[in-house]
Amino acid sequence: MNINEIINNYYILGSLAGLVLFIFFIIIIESKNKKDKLKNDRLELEKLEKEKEATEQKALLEQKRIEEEARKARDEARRLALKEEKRIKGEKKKAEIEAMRKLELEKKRELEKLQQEELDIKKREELEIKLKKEVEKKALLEQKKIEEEAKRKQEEVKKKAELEQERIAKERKKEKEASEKRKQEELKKIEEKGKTFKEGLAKTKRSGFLGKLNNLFNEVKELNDDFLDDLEELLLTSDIGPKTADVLFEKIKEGMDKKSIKDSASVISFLKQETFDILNIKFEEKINKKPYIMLFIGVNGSGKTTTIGKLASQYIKEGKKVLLIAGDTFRAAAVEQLEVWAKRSGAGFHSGKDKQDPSSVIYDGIKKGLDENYDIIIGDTSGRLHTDKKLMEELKKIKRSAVKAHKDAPHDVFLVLDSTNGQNAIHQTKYFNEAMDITGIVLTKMDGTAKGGVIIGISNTYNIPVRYVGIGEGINDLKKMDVEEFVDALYSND
Ligand SMILES: Nc1nc2c(ncn2[C@@H]2O[C@H](COP(=O)(O)OP(=O)(O)OP(=O)(O)O)[C@@H](O)[C@H]2O)c(=O)[nH]1
Ligand SMILES: [Mg+2]
Repeated sequence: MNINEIINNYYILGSLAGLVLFIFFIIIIESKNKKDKLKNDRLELEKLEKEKEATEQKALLEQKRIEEEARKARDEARRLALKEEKRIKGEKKKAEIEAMRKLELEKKRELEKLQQEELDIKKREELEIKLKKEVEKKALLEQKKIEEEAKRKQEEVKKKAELEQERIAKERKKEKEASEKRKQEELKKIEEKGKTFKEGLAKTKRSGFLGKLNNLFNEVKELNDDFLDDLEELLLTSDIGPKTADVLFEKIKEGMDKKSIKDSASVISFLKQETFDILNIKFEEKINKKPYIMLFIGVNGSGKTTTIGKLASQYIKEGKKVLLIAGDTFRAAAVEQLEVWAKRSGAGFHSGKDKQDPSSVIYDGIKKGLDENYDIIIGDTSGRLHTDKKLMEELKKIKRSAVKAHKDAPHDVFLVLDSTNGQNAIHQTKYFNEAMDITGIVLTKMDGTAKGGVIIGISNTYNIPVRYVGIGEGINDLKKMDVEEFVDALYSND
């Protein structure tokens, strides 16, 4: 082994020894550190335990203090509560005392009030008794007065009633006498013998437009312009109405121009034919209806009731069962008049109460006619002015009632025209026809007038057939229109 190696070995050994020493040193240091740390930790622990002890001590003290304070607070609260209870008790007692006091006061007042009321009632009762006595006294006096007054009035009424009864008896007697007289007169008229068309038309022929025409022919020798002037004037002033007069005149003039009319005889025969054509209006005969219901209308006094009586008599003679309805409730005498005709002819009769609505009388009458199996029912109506709107409305109502009683009623509405009215009859036809749809005309009093020519004017203007002609007051003086016979009678020479 060389030195180097030995040195080297020493180095290595020295290094190793140094390392061991170093590690040993470090271990010693480390162990010392550990010991120190353990010591420190123990010290720290001890310190902490001391602190914990101190804190616990402190907490114990604090708790004790709090408990002490709580106890004190409880004591205080109890004391306060006792005090409050005492105060409330005191207040309650005070309130009770006050309430008692008030109650007593109230009772006292109530008592006083009751006493006062009792007093008032007593006073009132006394007053009432006093008043009652006074009223009774007054009532007694009043009753006495009333009794006296009643007695006086009773006597007065008795006296008045006696006078009234006397007056009524007198009036009744007078009325009965007048009624009897009227009936006798009516019967007298009825019983008169019937006339012929010729007799009935005598006046018209003599002094009516035909009479005037005959007079004209007596003067005129030939048919020239002078004749035409006279004829025109005659026709226009006659009762046939200007419209019809104009038509006839133009036709005669035309006939003269064409030479078909060349003398007075041909004028007459032309007029006769014209009259026939004008009057010959077709109509439906309804006599076979069962019952055959008719209404008669017209102005006052035109001859409705008389015509109904005459017609009833004719139908009864033919074996029909006829009922007359007194629809003229306006006048008692009108009902009476129809009754006379009914008795005379043997017809049934229906009338309503005085002033009863005519439409209800007509309704009841038709119902009676239906119930009792009449063949013919004839309704009379009050006379009315054709210009009176209210009365014309009443007619329409009558017609409506008739329809209600029987759906086909009236089968015929006859307008009764007084021929003595002349041209006014033409106006009447216009208005009555507008209101009631007239199915036929009855022209009365042809016997008493020269204005018979009016029949031509009416038929020509309204194309309504003239169904009957009245030529007198007697029961047989109603002629069923026979146009041929009528025209013959009108234009006959005798
Ligand atoms: N000369 C004549 N008189 C007649 C004719 N028809 C009716 N009279 C008379 O005319 C008058 C009136 O006849 P009414 O039958 O009462 O007439 P009316 O239409 O019923 O009359 P009111 O009920 O008052 O509207 C009576 O005196 C009838 O005798 C007639 O054809 N010739
Ligand atoms: Mg009458």
